Formats: sequence, structure tokens, C-alpha cells
Amino acid sequence: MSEQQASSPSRTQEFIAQADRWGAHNYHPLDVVLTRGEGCYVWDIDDRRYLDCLAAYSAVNQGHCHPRIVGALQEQAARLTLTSRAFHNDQMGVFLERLCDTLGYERALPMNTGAEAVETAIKATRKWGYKVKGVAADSAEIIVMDGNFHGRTTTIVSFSTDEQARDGFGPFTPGFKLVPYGDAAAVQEAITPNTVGVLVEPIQGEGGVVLPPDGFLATVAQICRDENVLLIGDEVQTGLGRTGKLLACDWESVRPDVLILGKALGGGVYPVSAVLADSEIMDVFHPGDHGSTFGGNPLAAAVGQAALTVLIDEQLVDRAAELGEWFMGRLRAIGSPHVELVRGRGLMVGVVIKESSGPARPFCKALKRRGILAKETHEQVIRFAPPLVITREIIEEILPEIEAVLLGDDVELG
Ligand code: IF1
Repeated sequence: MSEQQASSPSRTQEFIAQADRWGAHNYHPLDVVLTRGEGCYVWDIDDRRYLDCLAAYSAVNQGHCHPRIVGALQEQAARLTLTSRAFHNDQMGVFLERLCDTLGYERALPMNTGAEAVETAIKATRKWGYKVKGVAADSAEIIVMDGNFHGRTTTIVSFSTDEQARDGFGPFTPGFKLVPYGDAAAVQEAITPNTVGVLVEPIQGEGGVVLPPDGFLATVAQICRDENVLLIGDEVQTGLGRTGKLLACDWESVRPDVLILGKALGGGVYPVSAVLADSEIMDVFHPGDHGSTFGGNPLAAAVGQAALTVLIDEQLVDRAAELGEWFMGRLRAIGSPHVELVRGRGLMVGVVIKESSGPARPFCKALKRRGILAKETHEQVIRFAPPLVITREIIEEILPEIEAVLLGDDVELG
């Protein structure tokens, strides 16, 4: 590097400094400035290519800038983007019918972000508790799991077990009961006459790609049926093919009473989320009860339709199932002394780094230097969750790089 180069900040450093100067410091991103995305790949401002193994936390299942989804966005954006729900539009009903048909529910309530959909599901469940189950006013309880992640609103962090997610954000919303994730007996034990719902992620993503014991979801679903309690499935991250099934709940043939979708429902180009339920639950909502400026807007509806079309037409669910199992097998076969275990379902994979080898972040930094973007979660876990359009060839191509890093090459251990 020349003297001049060494002294003047690189363009990457300039972009990072600008974001740091003008933005709130609520993230600690890797030092990479991205400018272009296509399929499984993204490029930084110096035209270096990276394989994206995070897929915006499963919001880019269909790959970056999928032409059919971008095309739908462009076509609709040139015609009608936002009407508010004060008026009808010619896209929302078509999208909601498609969504309900695809997922097998009678009704859907469209929102924008995952957290808004989670909040909507909480409101629907509480209102069902009061108006249908007959729970006394303002006494509804929803059972939630240790290690949960459902978004960042003050009500949602009210039941987080992550201290940082709560620090400084009280007072908190009451009406939630924590039980250990994966412990169906504890769910049974926590139920009272005021229990209206159980909110669960089929696999805990941010919790570190944690799978519950086999049968947990099915047992909790049976408990909910027996106790007249709604099972609320948060499939914002695990849904829409990520785990090798359309929904992660499908692995145990469990049908949540209230289903929450987000992320990939927007095809990686626009925030689209939704809550799905049958009429007996969804009809607790009456005009004026709930809503959102952008919820169900024609642009989101057009993008959501295209996102579902691509998912189905390109058989991304089956691809995640086939490639995921094979990929995890190859990662285990590396036999790295730094890897505790490899866990996951489909293309939602967690590589747990041994405490003795230090945190996962240095491994992610080494992966970045080798053209692979992955993100650590909860200190010890490297999450591999590429777009579902990835191919066996692409994985074969990057496996040597992953192997070198997992064996500690170029990693600041400890
Ligand atoms: C960030 C985590 C993942 C989710 C589940 C609801 C939501 C999420 C199961 C809320 C969102 C995102 C949030 C995003 C990073 C990412 C994340 F690290 F924060 F925890 F995926 F694990 N339910 N998860 O995973 O959806 O409101 O964000 O649309 O906060 O940086 P949202």
C-alpha cells in the first residue's frame, strides 16, 4: 500500500465513518460496504464479491434482486403504491387469497415488519381470549419461551430473556409467562384459566439456531387443544422454505392457530408481513380495532405475490431440504477441533464454536476475508443461512474456504 493510500481513508472507511457520524449506534456491522446484490452474491464498493450466508436473516430466501420480484415491484410502483386502507385496491385481496390458499388458512391480516405481525398476533390472541374464551378483562396470559426473539417493540422485549434487549426500555407490558424452551411439561404447568396463547419459534434463530426436542411442538399443540389455548407460531425467520419445509412447524405436522410470517414474504425487496388464522379467531377484529398506514398496500401485495410465486415455482423449499442436510454433513465432516457441533434444519444452520476457541466473531471476520459473509449469534454460533437459490456447486466452491477457517486458519483465536 502506498504512503498516500495508507494515509487517506479508503472509500469503505469513508462510508463507515459517515454512517457512524450520522447514524444511531444500534448496530456493530462487519467492515464491509455493500453496493450490489444478485442471487446468492453481493458486491462491496471495491467490487469484491461475497457469498451472502446471512440472507438478511432469512429475508432474502429468493436471492438478491430476483428479477421476477423486482419486476413486480417496478411494474406496481409505476401504477399505484399506497392507498391506505380507507379505500380498497386491486392487489391486496388477490395477495391475501393467494397467501391463505398457499398456507391453508381462512383469513390473513397484512402488516409490514415481523414485529408488527407479532404485535398483531398478540392482540388477536388476547381479544380472542376475552371475546371467545371468556377470560376476565385485562387478565389474559400468553406463555413465551426463554431465549425468544420476536422483534424489538417495548411489548415484545417485555418478555425477552436477553438483558440487553430490555435494558433501559421499561416499564414493561404484563401478561406474559416465561417457560424453558423445549419443555412441554413446563408449558402445561404454566397454564391457568387466564392463559390465551403460547407463542413459540419452531427453531430459535437468534437464540443460536436452537432446535427443541423432537415432538415438543406437537406436544405443545396438543396441550393447546386440550386447554383451549391458541398456539401462535412465529415463522418470521423459519417460514417460507428456510428449514426445508414450507413452515418449520410442518416438520411435526403442527398447524399453529395463529401463524406469523414476515421477512421472505417481501422477497428481499419490500417489508411484507402477515398474521394468518381461521375466521373464528380473526373475526374478533372489527373495523377500527387495528391497522397500519402501509399494511396491505398494493406495492407490498404485488411483491408478496411474486415472492410466493418464486418460492413455489423454483421449488426453493425442496432445495433447502436437500442442500441443507448435505451441507451440514460436509461441515461436520471437517472435524474441526474448534467446532462443538453443527445443528439446524434445511438451510438454517448453526456452527457452534467451542468456548475454548473463543467467540464466533473472529471466525466470521476470517470468512469475510475469504469472500463469505456470515454472522455470529450469541457469541459462540456462526449462522449459515444463505439464500435458498444457492446451488450445490456454489457450496462445493466455498467449502474449502469454510474448512480452512473452521480449522482456525487466519482466525484470531481465543
Ligand atoms: C434486527 C435478530 C434474527 C425474528 C422472529 C420476529 C422478528 C424477527 C423469529 C421481527 C426478526 C431480525 C431482526 C433483525 C435481525 C434479525 C434477527 F438477530 F435480531 F434476532 F433473525 F434472529 N420474529 N429478526 O427473527 O421481525 O420486525 O425485524 O421484521 O433486529 O437487526 P422484524
